[in-house]
Amino acid sequence: MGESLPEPGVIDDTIVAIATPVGQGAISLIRISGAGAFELLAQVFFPASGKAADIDGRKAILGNLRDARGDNVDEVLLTAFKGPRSYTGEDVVEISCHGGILVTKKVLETLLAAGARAANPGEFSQRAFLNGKMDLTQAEAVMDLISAQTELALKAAGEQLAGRLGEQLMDLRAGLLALVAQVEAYIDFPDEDIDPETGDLLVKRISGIHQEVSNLLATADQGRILREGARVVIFGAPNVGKSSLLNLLLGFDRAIVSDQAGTTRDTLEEVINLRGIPLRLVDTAGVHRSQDKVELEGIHRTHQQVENADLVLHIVDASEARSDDGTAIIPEEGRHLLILNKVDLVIHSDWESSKGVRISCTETCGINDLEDAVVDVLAKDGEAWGNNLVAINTRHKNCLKRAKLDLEAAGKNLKQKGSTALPEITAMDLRSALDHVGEIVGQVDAEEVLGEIFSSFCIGK
Ligand SMILES: Nc1nc2c(ncn2[C@@H]2O[C@H](COP(=O)(O)OP(=O)(O)OP(=O)(O)O)[C@@H](O)[C@H]2O)c(=O)[nH]1
Ligand SMILES: [Mg+2]
Repeated sequence: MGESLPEPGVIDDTIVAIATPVGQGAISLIRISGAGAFELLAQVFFPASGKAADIDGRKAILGNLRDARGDNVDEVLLTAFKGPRSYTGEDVVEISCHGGILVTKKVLETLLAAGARAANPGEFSQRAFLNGKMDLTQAEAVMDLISAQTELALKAAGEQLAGRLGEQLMDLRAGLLALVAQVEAYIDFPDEDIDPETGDLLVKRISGIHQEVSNLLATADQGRILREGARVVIFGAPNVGKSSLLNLLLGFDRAIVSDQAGTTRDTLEEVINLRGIPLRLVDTAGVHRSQDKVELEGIHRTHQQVENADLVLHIVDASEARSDDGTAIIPEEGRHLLILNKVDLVIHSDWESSKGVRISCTETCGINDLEDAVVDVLAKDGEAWGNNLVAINTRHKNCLKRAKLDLEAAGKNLKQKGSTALPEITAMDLRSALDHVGEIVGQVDAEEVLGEIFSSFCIGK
């Protein structure tokens, strides 16, 4: 990311980067973007036809890339895209060369020597944004799509890239803008108070927009889970089958399972895909009253994991009596599932009427019910995963939270003061809400906002 962000329309250099991962493969792709891209290529590219290079953005051309001394670097295929009909909106050339590490590096060096500048992470997408090819939520979706680990995460990123979130925000903005215009009309006529009827109508419209903002905010948890995975912690007394459950859900024997209590001493984390939802599944040391120093440290780590969990799977051995063994801390309501394991054995009378999910890790039964229960808790609002795939990220959440506060202030002012409410103050709050919503799609000139977003991208994107 550039320390100084270029203004739209004044980007005049040509950037280059390897767009494929470094490694051996059939093909590597090197991408160039900028006003000088075609001219730069014409210096080093010699078409197989023997004619002079005529790169005009309408064809793919096979030929040789040569360095400044005229030595052959590689046989490559050029695909040119004439701006504005390109990813960045500028003239873009994609060079497919042989996929060796050294040859790819040499192609890059040839282009750098010919005058291109090495692109910063995310600079291609940043240019696409600055040239109006996509809004900021779409640019962010590009990275979400690349890093998606499950089908649902991929689908959500695809929806955002297609502009679904951006459209919702633009509608929100349009509603706010109309509201601001209406309120500001009163500023122009200082002798007129806001009459009660209009006041009521304004309050209603503000609360309508407030509701829309709240609806979007409610997708933040789902967004975080899709992007980072839900933290699901397996918790319980020693020997109840915590590691057995981790192995079962993971599909292979990752953790050591044994009939000795205290087998797992440290936390162990693995990512699984549960019906499209990425889960960071954590196996923990069994909690009980212990004097052993190492075990105490393990138990301390277990408690830390429980504190930060989206969901705690509290597992008990249903063949044993319920005991006060130190596992009695019941985590926050809604983030807690009781699981009765070992139901292949005789169930102890203490658990007979329990509502816990019944499973057996050794007989592999009850796992479907457990998955249902996990999805239910994570979906919280009852909204089925996959139905509503607008899922905001932390940056969007912070902006929307601020917009929500502004809307609350505007509504409160109108409601409390009635006809004596000062339109200037209401308009100011609404304008501030408008700015915060605009910031999400990129209607903002704050350099640091853009810097922060694009620096998390990979090079070549
Ligand atoms: N019968 C029966 N035995 C089980 C079941 N699940 C686990 N076990 C056994 O219970 C014992 C303990 O299993 P683990 O998975 O190591 O238990 P843990 O909770 O991880 O134990 P610690 O790491 O020591 O806290 C092992 O001998 C398992 O084979 C089950 O569903 N039925
Ligand atoms: Mg264990």
